[in-house]
Amino acid sequence: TPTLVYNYKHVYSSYKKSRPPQWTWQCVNQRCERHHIKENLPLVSLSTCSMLCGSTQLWPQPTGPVTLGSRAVTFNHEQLTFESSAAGPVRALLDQAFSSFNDNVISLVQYKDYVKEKSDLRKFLVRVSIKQPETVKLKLDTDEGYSIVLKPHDTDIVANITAATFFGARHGLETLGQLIWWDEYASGGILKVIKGATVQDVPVFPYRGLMVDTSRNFMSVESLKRVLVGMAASKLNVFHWHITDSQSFPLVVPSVPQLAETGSYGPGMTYSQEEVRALVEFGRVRGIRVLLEVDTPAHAGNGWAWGPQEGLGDLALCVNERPWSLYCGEPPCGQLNPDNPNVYDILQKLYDNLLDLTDEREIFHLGGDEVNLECWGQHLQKTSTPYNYTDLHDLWGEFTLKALNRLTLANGGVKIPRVVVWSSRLSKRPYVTKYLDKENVVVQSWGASQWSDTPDLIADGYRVIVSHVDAWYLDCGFGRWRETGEAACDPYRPWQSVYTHRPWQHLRPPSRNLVLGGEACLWSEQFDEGSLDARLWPRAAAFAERVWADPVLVDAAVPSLQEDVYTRLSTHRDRLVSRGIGAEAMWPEWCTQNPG
Ligand code: CP6
Repeated sequence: TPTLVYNYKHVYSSYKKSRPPQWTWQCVNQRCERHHIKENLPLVSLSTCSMLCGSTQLWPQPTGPVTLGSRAVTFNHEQLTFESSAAGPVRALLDQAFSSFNDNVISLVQYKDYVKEKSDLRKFLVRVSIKQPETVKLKLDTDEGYSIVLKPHDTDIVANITAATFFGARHGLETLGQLIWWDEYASGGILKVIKGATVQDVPVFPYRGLMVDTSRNFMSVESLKRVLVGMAASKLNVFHWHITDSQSFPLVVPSVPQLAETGSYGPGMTYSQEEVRALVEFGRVRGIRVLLEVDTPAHAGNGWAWGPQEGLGDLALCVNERPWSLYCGEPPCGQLNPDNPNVYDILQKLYDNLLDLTDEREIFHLGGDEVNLECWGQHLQKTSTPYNYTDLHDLWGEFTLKALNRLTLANGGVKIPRVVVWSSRLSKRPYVTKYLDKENVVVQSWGASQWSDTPDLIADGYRVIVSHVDAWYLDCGFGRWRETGEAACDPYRPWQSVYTHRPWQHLRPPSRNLVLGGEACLWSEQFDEGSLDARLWPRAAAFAERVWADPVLVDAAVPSLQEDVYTRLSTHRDRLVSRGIGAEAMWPEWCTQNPG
């Protein structure tokens, strides 16, 4: 009998461990049938049966051809060996990717003494070759493709991963990890790997994002690391960190310490420079870049109210103004003062720090959503400045141009090639073409699909990132809470709605090429790290397959999902759980035990 739970740090589903087998599975017509062990059939675990019977358990689905053997070999993690001729900076990244691959394999292990068990192998060799070792930063045009050839060789298994870049190779390691599983029935438990496989894979979209808001409720760095772990497992590649908003400003900026001093929820509820840098590094080795968004000019209140005491005037207006519904989308209100030149100086210092923290110089998120012109209009009437705007959208456009200029100055005079702004009235006709340069500005379009501005933006030649509220907002959308202010999470989008949203399906190149990809968003008004994992997973993984592989849907009006989507996603959900993520269950365990 198995003794110890090896992977005890993962509390989730530990009840499953060290259970004596009661069921065995048999592959019949590409389907695993459950039988009681009293029927005296060979002991086959469900994991082994489903891996070797019919469809693959890969998530997201590869876009190129896949062939899989129908047999497995046993091994233990101490037999894993890594090899690569890559040297220099890419080698350091690769070594960390090997190490996290190794950790992921170990996280499958459930019994501590399993290594004493027999292995069919002498060695499990993972060999990686990277054609462009000079690529160590992820860009929109980075080749993330890879191929795997896994085959037996004497008493070894050799998995060859070939990729143009480190980022492709890392995805290859992720897929290879999905061809390995824990067989709880093999005499005390053992790892298995498929005996023979080939995979070719490349993502459909270059921008596969996930946004998390840490302003409405603070979340620990530890919990954000779990977000990156889940993203890496699902091949998502941009972590958009909506780090501040009008409720709180948790980011410590050394050149403007007042922001977090007056804006954070309290001591210990801040992100230090070291913590942010560590998280950026944690992402980099997982193929993920981090975008830090300090939302302005709206969604800025707490943290910006110290101007008058320090002789800098009002930096933010309408802070906590009531009734809030006149001056902002949700309380507390707050919007930067476009009239105060000190605002732009501070923005430049801030941008300088954000660029330095992430070393991300291709894409920058400027925020820019939900600007309230009532707030600015009332202020302008009170000041001595002549009120010379017939249309306050022009004031908003000029604010944006000034902010963009400060961003360029913070970047040493070099323009950031892709600056993302949230869609808003400024990104609608006629303002959009007046203020936003389509070569430079990318619009993150969040309007509900019915009234979305995405088609107009594409027609006008803008690049877009799709985040439609009715499908890819994983929190609570335009339902009861947004209309009445009540704390109700309504509506909730099930993973099926997330998965079947395919807004680009009628677009053809070249306009289709303007879609850089999509981003799932988690606003934090109604959750904190206690429910972060469950709110994100497995729905963010469903989104990940949409942007990686973009599988064709049978009928777009009433999409019916192939059965393999359920079983593959459920297997992936279990994978996330094994890595310490508290992902939600998709269905009763009975459905897993009785596939089909
Ligand atoms: N915060 C910020 C928000 C939202 C946006 N920006 C938001 C708006 C409507 C819904 C959900 C979230 N909470 N800064 C819009 C991009 Cl339904």
